[in-house]
Amino acid sequence: NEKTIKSALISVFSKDGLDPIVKELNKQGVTIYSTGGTEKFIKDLGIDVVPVEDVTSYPSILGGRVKTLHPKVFGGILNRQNHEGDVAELAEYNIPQIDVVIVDLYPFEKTVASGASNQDIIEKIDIGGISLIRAAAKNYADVICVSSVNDYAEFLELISTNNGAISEEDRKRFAAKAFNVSSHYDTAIFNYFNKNQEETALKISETNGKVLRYGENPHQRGFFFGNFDELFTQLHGKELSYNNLLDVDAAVNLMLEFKNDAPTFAILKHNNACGLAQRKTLHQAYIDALAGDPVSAFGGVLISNKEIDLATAEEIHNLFCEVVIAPSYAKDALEILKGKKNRILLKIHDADMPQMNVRSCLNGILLQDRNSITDKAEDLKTVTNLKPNENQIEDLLFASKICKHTKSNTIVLAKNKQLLASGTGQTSRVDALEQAIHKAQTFNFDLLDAAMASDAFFPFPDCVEIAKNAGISSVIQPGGSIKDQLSIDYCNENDMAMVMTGTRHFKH
Ligand code: 93A
Repeated sequence: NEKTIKSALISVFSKDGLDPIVKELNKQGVTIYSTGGTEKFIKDLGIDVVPVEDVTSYPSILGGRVKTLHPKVFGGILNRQNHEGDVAELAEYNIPQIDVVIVDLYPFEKTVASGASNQDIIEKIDIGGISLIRAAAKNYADVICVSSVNDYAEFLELISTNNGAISEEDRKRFAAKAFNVSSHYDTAIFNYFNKNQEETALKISETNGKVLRYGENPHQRGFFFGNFDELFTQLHGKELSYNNLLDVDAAVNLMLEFKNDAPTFAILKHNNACGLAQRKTLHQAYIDALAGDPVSAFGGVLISNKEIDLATAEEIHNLFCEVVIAPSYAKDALEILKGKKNRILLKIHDADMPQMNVRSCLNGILLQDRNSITDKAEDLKTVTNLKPNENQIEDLLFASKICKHTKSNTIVLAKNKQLLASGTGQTSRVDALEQAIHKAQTFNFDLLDAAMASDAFFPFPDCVEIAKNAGISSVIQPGGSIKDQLSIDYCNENDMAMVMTGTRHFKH
């Protein structure tokens, strides 16, 4: 089944490495058919070449999109030389026999990698060339297909030896390489289109979700999927950013803990409360929340559990803040707050928050039940000789609610229903406590008889020691450390009261 080559169709994007092949084919008297640029290259070598247009009697049309796509070209490649009907049809339609096809495809991947425009990339999807490759490879019984510059040397070797006779085995081997080239090529196109589909999917979801100005930082894209309007009516201000949304989420979840309580006001920064107080009036609650950390409050997110009245609005107006959230606003209060163009004013509806939390993790997502346990007086187990008095119990529960909504490791210090300070997102509990004490002292709080809440147990008695030295007299924590007794003993020796809840409140 050896065949010698009498005719060749050459259509290559890159002309590199082609001349020795063309010269050898010419030496052997092979008729060469070729497309525009390739034809010129061969002609410039001083070698006879037949333009493919002479075969098809058609010019290259549509700016080169249709050059070789013609029955006379594909008939010449796909005919079975031992098939009577095929041979007759070839003669009937004056189709030339083609024995070798040499193609170098349009550089699709290179064009994508170069960052070219979509239109330029689409133009580099080779149609005729890939068809030539597939046709020649399919008909390896009669045709040899050279589909890559990498195979030129081997092909040259084949035609230069054995009087140019090529075995079926070699033709099949080249056909296998050809289908490798075509499948790789189509996969690259598939991947490019798939990438576009991802973007399209994101665009489609604009109807349900929202394209944000950017993500956490300006170089990151950001989207929100959810029904914001179900939870809020935006009364004023600019569009909420990705970070605003995260802070609003933290604020709403925190304030749910105080939903039915006396007037409570909270100020959050980077998802943590930097101020929170509960008072007889909302106005006082705001003033005492702000006192918790007036420095951090700058640019914060504010939330109240009651209608914002004029007196409170007048105070808030002195502060630069991003977002204010409240169940309602008195008319005159709203007018004052609207005095800053960008200030976002949200009226929160009486809607439920989802019962599950979702976040991305590695190459998937993490899903968990929301932390729905709020520590209550009846859950507390006093573990020290000293029992906390009623006021202390109130402050311990108050601190524990804030603690639950603060990034771990955290320690929250509170007194008289006011957040004095917290240590947030620290890598050790001692660091969290020291941060909280330092902060409280910075803003002139007296820690004498303050309550301390910890999101998780104390592995060592170091925290209660540090707390005692700062003046703290009562402690709430889940308990559960094998060394719980060391902390309890220290409290007993130092007139401190400690209660355990049995419920850990990590927030990572
Ligand atoms: O645009 S195409 O898909 N239409 C065709 O009919 C066609 N035939 C060959 N591209 C086509 N080719 C490709 O043209 C080849 O794969 C090769 O990459 C290139 C060679 O063009 P030229 O010889 O004009 O430089």
